[in-house]
Amino acid sequence: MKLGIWLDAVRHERPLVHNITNLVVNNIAANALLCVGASPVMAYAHEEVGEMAGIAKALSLNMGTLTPEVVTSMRIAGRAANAAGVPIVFDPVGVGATGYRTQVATDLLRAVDVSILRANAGEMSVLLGLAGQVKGVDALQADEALPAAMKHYALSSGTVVVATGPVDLVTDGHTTWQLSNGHPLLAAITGSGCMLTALLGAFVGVVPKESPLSTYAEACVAAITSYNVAAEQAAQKADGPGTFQAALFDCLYDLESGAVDAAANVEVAPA
Ligand code: ATP
Ligand code: TZP
Ligand code: MG
Ligand code: MG
Repeated sequence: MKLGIWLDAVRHERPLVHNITNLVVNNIAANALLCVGASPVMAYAHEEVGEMAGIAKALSLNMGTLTPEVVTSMRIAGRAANAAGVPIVFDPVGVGATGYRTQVATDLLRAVDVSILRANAGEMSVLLGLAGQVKGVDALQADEALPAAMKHYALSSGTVVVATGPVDLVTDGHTTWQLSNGHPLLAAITGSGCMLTALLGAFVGVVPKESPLSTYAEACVAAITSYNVAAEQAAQKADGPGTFQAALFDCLYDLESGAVDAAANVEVAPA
């Protein structure tokens, strides 16, 4: 699978990505999008989110710091995106940590047609009804049945399902990919998953409309691998988490599509 062409497409098309994300990561998610060549916008007001989602190339929804107002913003934006055929990425941050988060995630997935569901492996296990564990927003434990449950969910809902961690899993229900790029320093900074959720918006934002789910899955594999290869490069330059975060932006900005393909560690999982 050629992945670098997706990064080139993002740089060429500069997709507008509408983010409804959390108070912790608004700035770094916007910067990550700018670094790969996308156009970020953060918009929350009920009065404008429908209009903004309708003109965006992708809508990225993130549950990190929920309030009832933000939940309503997500619903309005989600419905408008669905009506306009704009793909939605959903990150159920902290699902399972509180009853409220679990309720909001479940309700949103019923109310809105999500194209990409991304969570850490603990959150994904909880969301899919398995024995996962989360501590606040951090993954503690995934269930060994997670790959099968992700496949089942992908097939039944027509969603690309992405569970991240030291090894990332991406499935469209037919094929599951195991991605092994990245660096442990990603787990030492806040928002590394949330930045990825924003970047998934940029990459699915350049998928031609009416494409099959497998094309969206390919764009997700490219987004994750691009990000994780940039993280590997950043770790070489960094002295610790602080310099790593700055180097991650620099490396995303300088990332070459050829370097993504050369460093990609992507395997199709056995059926
Ligand atoms: P958590 O809060 O549990 O860290 P998260 O939502 O931040 O969850 P992660 O699962 O940490 O999300 O994934 C964020 C990014 O970091 C992904 O690109 C993933 O591949 C990468 N990553 C996380 N941990 C590692 C690791 N130990 N080695 C390599 N890459 C990692
Ligand atoms: N608290 C609420 S949202 C958030 C924290 C610490 C950021 C979570 O970021 P990530 O990418 O899921 O680690
Ligand atoms: Mg994290
Ligand atoms: Mg997260």
